Amino acid sequence: MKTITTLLMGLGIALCLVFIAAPSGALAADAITLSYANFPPAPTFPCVQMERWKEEVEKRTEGAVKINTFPGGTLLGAKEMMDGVIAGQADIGNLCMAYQPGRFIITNATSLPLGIPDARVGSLVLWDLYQKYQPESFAKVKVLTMFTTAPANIMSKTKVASLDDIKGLDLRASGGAAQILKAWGANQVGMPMSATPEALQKGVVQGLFSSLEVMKDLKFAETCKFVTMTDTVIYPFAVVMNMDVWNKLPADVQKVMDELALEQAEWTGNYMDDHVKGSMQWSTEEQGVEVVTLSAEEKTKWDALLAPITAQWIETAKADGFPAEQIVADIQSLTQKHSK
Ligand code: DTR
Repeated sequence: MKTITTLLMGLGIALCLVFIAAPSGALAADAITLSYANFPPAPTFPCVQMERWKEEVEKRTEGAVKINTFPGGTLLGAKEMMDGVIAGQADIGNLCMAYQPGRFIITNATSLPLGIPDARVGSLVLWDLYQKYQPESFAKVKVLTMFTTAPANIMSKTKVASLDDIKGLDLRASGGAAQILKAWGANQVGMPMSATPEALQKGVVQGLFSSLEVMKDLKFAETCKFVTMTDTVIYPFAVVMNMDVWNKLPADVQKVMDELALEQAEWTGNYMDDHVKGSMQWSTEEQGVEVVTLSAEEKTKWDALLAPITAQWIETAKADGFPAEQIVADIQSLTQKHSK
């Protein structure tokens, strides 16, 4: 009996010591498991950035947080991402704002033809814009980071070198980019990127308008043998977390995620810019893709058709009560600032 009492006492003291020695906060507690939903296939850039974020969070929280990732729309699809996260179907979700036009007015203004030169600059501009305006459209979620694509170009099965070539051509795009295709006279077909490989294969569309990393990641170079360089608009993305889940996270975990937000935006921008180069090298060298540069005369005509788009957006957004001119001016000055 005495031995058992001594043993139990010893065990009690040992447990107390473990408790006292353990650091406070979640970094020492049981693992917190979070689900992260994404809509496109795993090799695409939104999923690559998701895996990088997961790795960094798991590392920086010393294993206290575990993230289970769900690429390819296995947990939530492209258009249900925001509402699915708000409803708690996933703890975290990655969304392309262009897929819900009219919902993210302020941040979607980055997809106006305002000359954002690349994904790094785009991502930094978007993050600053979000910080400044704290838009109502994100009030129900915690925003973990934002980033953009590189500027969009035309990938097509037939050669597009003039406005005559693009007239009536069935091309896929979403959101702000869709208006641009319309302005050039294409027959714009809206759908998320995740639906595009099948649409191209079945001949529903003859090409698409997007950033060029998909030529390799989604093997579009196998069907689209022409790329027309327009370098027009970027697409903005956001990574959001369910607000209750966020509020329940220990402060030290929240700090890790907050500190990662801007870094992740820039990392993703840089990854995208590098990856576009690699994708186009593969497309031209191994897939025989032809890159079409518009003649100066033709380019002037294409640009002129885009000129009214921003003015129209300002008018509509202003009527809806947004400080539209200021938003556009901010995007332009932030672009200058981050391009240096
Ligand atoms: N350009 C947008 C967004 C986008 C660009 N690359 C990818 C890859 C996977 C998903 C979305 C995107 C678009 O065309 O949908």
